[in-house]
Amino acid sequence: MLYPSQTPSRMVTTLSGIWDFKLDDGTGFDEQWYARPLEDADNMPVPSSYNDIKEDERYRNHYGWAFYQRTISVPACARGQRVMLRMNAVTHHARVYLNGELICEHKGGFLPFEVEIGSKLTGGEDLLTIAVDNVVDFTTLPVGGKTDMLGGMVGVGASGGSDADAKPTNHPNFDFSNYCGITRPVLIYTTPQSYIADVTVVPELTSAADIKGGTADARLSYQVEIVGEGSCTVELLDAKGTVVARAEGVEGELAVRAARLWWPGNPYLYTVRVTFGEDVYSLPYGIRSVRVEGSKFLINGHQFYFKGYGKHEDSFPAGRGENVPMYAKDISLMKWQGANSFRTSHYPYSEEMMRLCDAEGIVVIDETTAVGINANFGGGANFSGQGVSTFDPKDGVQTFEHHKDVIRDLIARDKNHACVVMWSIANEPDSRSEGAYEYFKPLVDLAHELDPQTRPCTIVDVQGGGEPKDDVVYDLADVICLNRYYGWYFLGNDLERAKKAFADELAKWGESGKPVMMTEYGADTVMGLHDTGSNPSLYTEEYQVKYYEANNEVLDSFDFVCGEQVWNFADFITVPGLLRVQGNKKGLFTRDRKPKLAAHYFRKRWNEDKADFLD
Ligand code: BDP
Repeated sequence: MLYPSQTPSRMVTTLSGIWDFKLDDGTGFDEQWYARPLEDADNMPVPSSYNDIKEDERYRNHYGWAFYQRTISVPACARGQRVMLRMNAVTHHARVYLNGELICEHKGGFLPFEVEIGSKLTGGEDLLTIAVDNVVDFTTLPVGGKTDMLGGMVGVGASGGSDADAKPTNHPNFDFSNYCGITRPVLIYTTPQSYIADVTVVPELTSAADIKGGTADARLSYQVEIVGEGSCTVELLDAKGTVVARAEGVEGELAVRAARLWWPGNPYLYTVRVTFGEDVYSLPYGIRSVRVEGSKFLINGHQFYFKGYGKHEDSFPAGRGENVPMYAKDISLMKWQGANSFRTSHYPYSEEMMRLCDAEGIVVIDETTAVGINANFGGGANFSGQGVSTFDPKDGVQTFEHHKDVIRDLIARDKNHACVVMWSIANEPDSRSEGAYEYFKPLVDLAHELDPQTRPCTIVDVQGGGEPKDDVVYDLADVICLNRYYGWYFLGNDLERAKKAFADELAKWGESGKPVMMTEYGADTVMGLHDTGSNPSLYTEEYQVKYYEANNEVLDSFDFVCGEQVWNFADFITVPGLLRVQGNKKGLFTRDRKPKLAAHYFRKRWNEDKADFLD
């Protein structure tokens, strides 16, 4: 799916601003709130999560549907054009109405969807209503349970009190706030009636990449999907706007001698300009290669080392609402710290962030919304600990078909990004249980088949004890990605034993012959808590530093380790819990992006001790 760019043939209008808003009290659909102006509506910014915008507790903890509404009109100059309404993300489930008519419905809160509206516009003011549902359950990604998640882990359970008194509530089977609403912009854009529907470009380096000069010969294979009749031209422009290659037809090749490559930290973007009849579309495009060879992760044929983080889209007061200045700030902090990468834990991030990563040379592991596919977390997804197996065909998660849709839509959206070097199919699924292999094998195959660049795939592994061989899906992964908490949840406060246990486990993963990387390790740390001594107390800034020193000593002793991504870049809001002090405090930065001691520790390590490339 193409990013909606303004081009000489396409007009893009954003509907960002204040919309009318009303939480559903259970009567919204029966009374057809979508068919007329909302009565007693609130004001609500779009894009934003609605949860933290107002002080009334109903917003933060709302369960179910909410209605957003505004009028739209399209100027006369757009008549005769194809007019699209594009929702960049609505969390989690949307029904879109125009003048009371349902025009589209979408499941999944983190990927765009669109609908043609030109034929339905009256030429005057039209009433647009978007109803948004925030329920997470066994059929959604992320997954929700029937009672409190993390009863054991986070400490706030549903026990004590009668179920009959309980209001319907979401029980996320994941450790982040279930922020919801229209979280990314809603846009109207036009194209000519005969138009470019999609563009796919696949790079191939035809000579060895010179790491110093940054160049290699390259061949780009392209494919243009068109609707209508006409001829198609594809041009490659360098950063100065000079055409360096040109081809005719909807598929073909562009050859570039001594192409400037896209490197982590040193990106170069060309523009692929497609002209089809009256339509023109421009795609910023970085040329680079990605490959796994033995235990090495290669970018442009050189051995890359991931230095970075798991992140969240989480800021005050927009929640998970698109916050472009924050994205730019985060990348600036990453560069200050010498980092080169992050994972979009635990859902696809905004297209603005992905474009920024292309432009800034930040490497991205692109994750689906598949978090919480694990009935072993507390009592949440597991019906209060009734021992239901995660993949039990009848009582287990019912996410498989939706998971396929998410993979399809994610790859359709992000396939051309140079910054994306790997797909993460899921975070911490129940990978040691019966049915896991049968669930994941077709999904990994699908991702490999759909990705025109056949990038590596991973399934991020939960710390679960046992041997690597007990994990029935690891062999599907091209890179072993581990979330490990030695010295925090496991052997917390005993870093010497933690180191030994971590080293023992890591050595076993090394026998897989695949690259192994940390996608999470961390310790909650409340900024401002300090301690002296060689064994500072948990939650202090000193403990966080000691924790990382100990874990990094182990990582540095194995040459099959291809990277370290800490958990987390910054503190973030979670489901409430006794181990969550106004959220998860494992950030190297606070939620408002102030560095903790460990941020300085990593700044030194990543700038001075760990290079981006190991060869
Ligand atoms: C991991 C999850 C992550 C949590 C983290 C933690 O992948 O979402 O926030 O643990 O406990 O299990 O901090």
